[in-house]
Amino acid sequence: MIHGQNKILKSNKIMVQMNAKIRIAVQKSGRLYEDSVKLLKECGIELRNVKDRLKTESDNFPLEVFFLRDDDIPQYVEDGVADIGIVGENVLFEKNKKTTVVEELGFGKCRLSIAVPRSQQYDGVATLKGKRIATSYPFLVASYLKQHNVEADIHEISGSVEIAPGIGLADVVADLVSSGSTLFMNGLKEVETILQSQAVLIRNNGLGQPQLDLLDKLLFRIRSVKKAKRNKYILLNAPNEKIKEIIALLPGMKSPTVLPLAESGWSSVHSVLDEDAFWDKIEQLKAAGAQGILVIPIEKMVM
Ligand code: PRT
Ligand code: ZN
Repeated sequence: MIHGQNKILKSNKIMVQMNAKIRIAVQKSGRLYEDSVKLLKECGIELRNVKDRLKTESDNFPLEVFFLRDDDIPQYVEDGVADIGIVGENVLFEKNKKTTVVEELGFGKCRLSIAVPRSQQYDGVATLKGKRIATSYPFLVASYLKQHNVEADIHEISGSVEIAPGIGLADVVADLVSSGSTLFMNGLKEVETILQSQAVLIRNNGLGQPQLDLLDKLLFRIRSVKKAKRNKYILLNAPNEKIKEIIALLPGMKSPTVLPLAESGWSSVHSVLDEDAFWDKIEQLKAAGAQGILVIPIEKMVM
């Protein structure tokens, strides 16, 4: 009898694990939406009817997607309403919720900066003393001021922060900047950087084992996609006597593939190049005698 019950319990557990899902919160619309959905797609996760939905599921990965305002994502993940989420570090650190960052995603890059009217003299953080600072990031700005022992007045406003000095609402702003053109068009200059930010994948701190396993699977895919983006596949031809020198320039994954060409005395070399050193390497390869260099994007890199 007991033996039988155990069997049932065991098979129930397997059923639960088989049906386990992971729930991810992503921005409903806005600057992170497209890159977030694109990342899932590049991970081979197909989503049903993404547009204008609050929730959707994948048919080929046990993933449920909740579309939310980015400001709400840290709270939902802390509470476990969603297991994981994609959010900007700016929002994550401002909300100061208890979650864990599992991966930097490399998109949504911006910085939270302090900017003052262009005509205003600025001689370091002490200049901010007693100033009225308009921002949507009161927590981060207050922490920054405290760290620099400066007392100032923080005015929290939810949007169009950049116009605050122009309409006399504040002396200074602390806002997100990417190209800098918004500040420029509003007669402001960037004087301090409070935070460099990008989108990150966060997780709830108390995930169960089935969700941790699914997160591992997802992370493996995300890392393969990221790695592929940083690398290029390269093919080149070279006379055989130059091959040794050329190979020495190529790191490759293990060692480069060398294939003989139809023309005798020549070979084709295939390898993988890191984006960082890319142009330097190409020049060195040409100088070493490489010809007909082809560079091809890589879709996934599974290591
Ligand atoms: O509706 P919801 O609350 O979800 O969206 P939201 O309006 O609060 O956020 P959204 O979609 O504007 O931005 C989402 C996230 O994108 C931010 O939290 C950042 O993590 C990231 N991100 C990256 C940016 C920028 N770049 C950015 N440039 N968020 C906002 N901006 C704004 C900035 O506030 C300023 O108004 O763009 C303007 C400055 O841009 P430049 O290029 O002129 O410097
Ligand atoms: Zn928001």
